[in-house]
Amino acid sequence: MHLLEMIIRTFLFLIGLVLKPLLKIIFNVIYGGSNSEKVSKIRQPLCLHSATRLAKMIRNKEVKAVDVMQAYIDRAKEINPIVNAIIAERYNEALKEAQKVDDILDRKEGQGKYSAVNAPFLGVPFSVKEAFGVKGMPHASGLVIRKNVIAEEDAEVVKRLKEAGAIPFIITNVSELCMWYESANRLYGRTKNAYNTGRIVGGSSGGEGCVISAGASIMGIGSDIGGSIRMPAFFNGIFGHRPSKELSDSCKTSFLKYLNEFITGLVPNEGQYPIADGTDADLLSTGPMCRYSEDLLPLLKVYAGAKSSEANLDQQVDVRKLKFYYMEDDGGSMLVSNVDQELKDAQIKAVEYLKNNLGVCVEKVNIHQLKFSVQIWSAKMLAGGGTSFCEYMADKKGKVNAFKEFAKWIVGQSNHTIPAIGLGMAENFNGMSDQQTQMFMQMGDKLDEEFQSILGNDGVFLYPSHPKIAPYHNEPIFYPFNFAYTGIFNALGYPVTQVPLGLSKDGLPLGMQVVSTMNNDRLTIAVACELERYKGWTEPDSSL
Ligand SMILES: *[C@@H]1O[C@H](CO)[C@@H](O)[C@H](O)[C@H]1NC(C)=O
Ligand SMILES: CC(=O)N[C@H]1CO[C@H](CO)[C@@H](O)[C@@H]1O
Repeated sequence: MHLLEMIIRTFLFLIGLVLKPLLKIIFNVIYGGSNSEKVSKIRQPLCLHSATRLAKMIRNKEVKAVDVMQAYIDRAKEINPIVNAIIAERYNEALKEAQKVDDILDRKEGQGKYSAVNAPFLGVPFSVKEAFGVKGMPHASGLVIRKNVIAEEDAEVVKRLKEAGAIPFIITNVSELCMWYESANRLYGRTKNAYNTGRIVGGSSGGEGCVISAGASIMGIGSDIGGSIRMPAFFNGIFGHRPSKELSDSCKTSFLKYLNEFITGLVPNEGQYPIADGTDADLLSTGPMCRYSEDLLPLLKVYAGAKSSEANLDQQVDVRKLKFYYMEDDGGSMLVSNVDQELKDAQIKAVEYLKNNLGVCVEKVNIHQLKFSVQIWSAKMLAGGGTSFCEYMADKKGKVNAFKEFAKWIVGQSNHTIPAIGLGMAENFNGMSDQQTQMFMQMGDKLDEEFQSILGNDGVFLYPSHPKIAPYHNEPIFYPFNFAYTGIFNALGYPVTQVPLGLSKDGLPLGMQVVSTMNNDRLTIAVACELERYKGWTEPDSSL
């Protein structure tokens, strides 16, 4: 260890010794105890089936699509005053569209016409993160100056899900411009965790995580550039999958600026705001969030469309034949919190389950570059231009002066959140020299090689989804780099599924990531399905 590193570590350790317990006390006073509540138990039986099962029941006319929609609307209305996750609804239109599905199925020409292949989600409601366009619905991405922006068309994945028969019914909250892991903004306020309203839902797809966990939506659309699907899926105890995203050459150590349309990926990103358009575009991927693991693969197939075959999504997976590896933490990054002991214990128990039930070997590995996850992610994210965050803050009409905005914020006169202002200010400093950027990019390439040699095309890697169980509101400001546990896999382009693992002793969700190499999405999903047999989503229940 370098002397400098040792000094910094000692310093941080001493600060941590004093500051951390103090912060814990302060946050507990503000957001803990009697100020927090839970949403009530789900009273609508239709809200307790998977999307796949609901679609089958609707197709077979065992239930009416309109009754399913009504159940979800009732539940959404019940929980939203407590969690503030839904920022717009289209209940009347959705009910009419559900009625149309029932009518078609009642008519002779509709009978036998629909199957799990041509309409896998016929009549099933879905929610969408506000960053995605849904025709006629708000599309502000939590930015005050975009408050009147209405989407003129559907984002590509919304289109695909509609073509699969599903019906959008609610739009959910995000962090300002989707660049923070707490979903709060000056336009729609703060979203609260259904398991404990003093806690965050994560971000940026935080509204999605919340409504799905609370039984107010069965499936949704998220996007993930540093963990925006997996962090909220983790904090809310549901499944979330970040699909494979092949890195272009320019994200592998050269610095070419290029256009978004040249970028490949299993699932298209088109139709979201903001859309990454520099090297950061390589890190962004769109994917499914859901409560039941059996919906992951059919959803991913719909989102990926014709590209499903590229990733062999139809190929059967025998989980007993996979190689399993795990790490309990990143090896001790100075910038990231230590992993909570309860999360480590949950991971070890899941490892034991896999060993005992599949008879597989689960080997502990030590991949030392993971310690530099923040730096590797940052190097890849910032290397290649594109629209700056301050330009996005001004809705691309000029540029926000983040320092001026900070001064306004201090006197309560800013339309921006402090994480967005902080990110805007940070953008003005060149955090890394070109040389350092190059060095961490190369380290990323090495990490990729190492993972490929360990995992090959038949291995999965188990890793914490986040170092901390759902923090209190505003607490993430003190831990800005904790997204590194998810972000590192964006920098590698790998597919990852966040898997819920029951609840902590305080009744908050536990979970972990299942990671594989490029286009092996089906492996991480197959392991997620296996782990659900051990522990999956657990209902929030205020009577406990
Ligand atoms: C914030 O937004 C509101 C509504 O768009 C606007 O009237 C107000 O002037 C803005 N405030 C600042 C400080 O920019
Ligand atoms: C707490 C809060 O600000 N809630 C808002 C969420 O968004 C809806 C729709 O814009 C508003 O009506 C709420 O006031």
